[in-house]
Amino acid sequence: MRVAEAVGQGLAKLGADTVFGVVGSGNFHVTNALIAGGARFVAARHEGGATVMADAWARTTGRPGVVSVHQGPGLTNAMTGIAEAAKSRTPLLVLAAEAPEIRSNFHVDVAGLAAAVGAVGERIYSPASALADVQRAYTTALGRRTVILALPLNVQAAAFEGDPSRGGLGGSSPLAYRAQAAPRTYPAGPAVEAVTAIAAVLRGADQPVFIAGRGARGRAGRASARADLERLADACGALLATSAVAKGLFRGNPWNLDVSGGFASPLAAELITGADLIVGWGCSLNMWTMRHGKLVGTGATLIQVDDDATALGAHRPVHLGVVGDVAETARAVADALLGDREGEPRSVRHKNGDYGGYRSPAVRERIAREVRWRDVPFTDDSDGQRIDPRALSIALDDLLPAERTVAVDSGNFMGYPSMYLSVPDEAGFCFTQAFQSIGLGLASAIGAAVARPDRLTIAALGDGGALMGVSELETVVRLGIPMVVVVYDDEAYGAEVHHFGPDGDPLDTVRFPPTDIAAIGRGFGFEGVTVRSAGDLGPVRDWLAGPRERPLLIDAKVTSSRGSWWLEEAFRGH
Ligand SMILES: Cc1ncc(C[n+]2csc(CCOP(=O)(O)OP(=O)(O)O)c2C)c(N)n1
Ligand SMILES: [Mg+2]
Repeated sequence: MRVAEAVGQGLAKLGADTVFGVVGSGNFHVTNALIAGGARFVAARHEGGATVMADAWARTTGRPGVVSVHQGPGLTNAMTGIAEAAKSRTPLLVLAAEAPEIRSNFHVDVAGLAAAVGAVGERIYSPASALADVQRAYTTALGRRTVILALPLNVQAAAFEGDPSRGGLGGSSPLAYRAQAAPRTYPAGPAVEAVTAIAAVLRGADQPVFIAGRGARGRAGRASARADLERLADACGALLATSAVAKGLFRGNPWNLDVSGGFASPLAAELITGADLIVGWGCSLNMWTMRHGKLVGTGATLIQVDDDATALGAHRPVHLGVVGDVAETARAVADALLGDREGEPRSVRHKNGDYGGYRSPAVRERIAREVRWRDVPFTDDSDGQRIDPRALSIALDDLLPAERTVAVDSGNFMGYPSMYLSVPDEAGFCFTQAFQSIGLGLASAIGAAVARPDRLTIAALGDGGALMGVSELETVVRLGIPMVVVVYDDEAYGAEVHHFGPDGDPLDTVRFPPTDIAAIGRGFGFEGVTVRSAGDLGPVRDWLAGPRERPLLIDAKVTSSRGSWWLEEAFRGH
């Protein structure tokens, strides 16, 4: 047996059961060994797509994603997806074949590439160390890191003496081998002083708001922190919100404000700005989530809880930063509050069966009536030739089944699906925006769809991002995924048009002639529909009612007379 085969089989034993990639000579044997070891291999058409698929699969399942790429250009093609994953703390293992010969056409500095985008560079060093090297890389990925594991061609080709099922540390049984790769123990509960300190601040707060981020989502076999956060919020009368990457976490809770930040509805923004205490739970409270600080009211107290000490205060100063796992910390603080015999926390005053503070019947009623974007009145710009993207999104929200996954690309359009399409829970929203790259949306939808075949996946793309990532349309068809791809087609890099248009700059570089994207979809094997008005949505209805034998691509010719309001916020961050 060659080392390549031992690596593939060893990884399959570690739990790599779904692998994305593009196969070339350098990763042929390792990929086949993974398949022989029981893994499902999903072939993408571009390594960027493969990597984003693995990232989205990892976000949706909470388990480490694995991607396999050829040496040199296979890895450089994957770099944008790797940067997105690294910035998002996605547990991801990139198996990167490596040409060690410095004069090889395929040679690149793998460790340098990893370091450049914040990933961890790892390597298999020798036949003797190969399995231990694999195990170390996989375990590092489990700790929410993106790891590039270089697989030098000469080491891969060398003979492997041993039994790959016996693991990397020698002599251990296959079972022990798997156990060694189990997720690291999460940080122990927060310090007692920290719990007391949070409880004291919560007791003194009249209008607290919790904002939960990525760190509150479930991962690696653990449920999300939803139940613990809701229990604590009930105990102190807090309203609940999330950052965009955790959208859906509090779905159905009557005190849920949905997303905080640029996507916040007017009511959500009003209530967050009115908070006297904001607690970020596994949430960086960055410029997006806090609208460059505009959502932090004057005199508001900020608390941040994160299991990563370096995240505390990284984006804005906080009054109290606590290192701790989100669910464990919320549970401990709730225990402290609920066990308080001195009296109930200040904002838990039962008035006619309801809470005081922010949890008044009036606030509850306003949330029910106004917090969803689709309930905010707007003037419909549709003119028969082009449909207002808000009207389109609301119509789709009505038509699409509730059990859905929404994956969104980047661009001016991105707020429409994010704000107007509801999702069943946080796993139903895939938001690969940490690197702000366009062109990732379709691949992220594929990865999420592979992870959750029980849900209908909707890829929401701009025309620019759709054409940049177009090769993966073939992957959707080949995999037989009954996906809906909706392209918000303004025939432009709308973000740039609205960024520079007001200054009178020439816009020829960012405007394009009309493209029949529905026909492109049909060429790949999609059913293709062009939508210019709500009246054109009949085929979408039919497709949803039908057997959904082929995926559906909607080329929605959208109005674009002005930039979207969240984009103005975004430009302040450039
Ligand atoms: C890979 C990459 N290249 C360029 C950009 C700069 N950029 C940001 S938004 C955008 C336009 C995207 O166009 P489209 O997908 O049609 O969405 P729209 O803004 O028109 O809604 C561009 C080019 C980027 N973010 N990422
Ligand atoms: Mg566009």
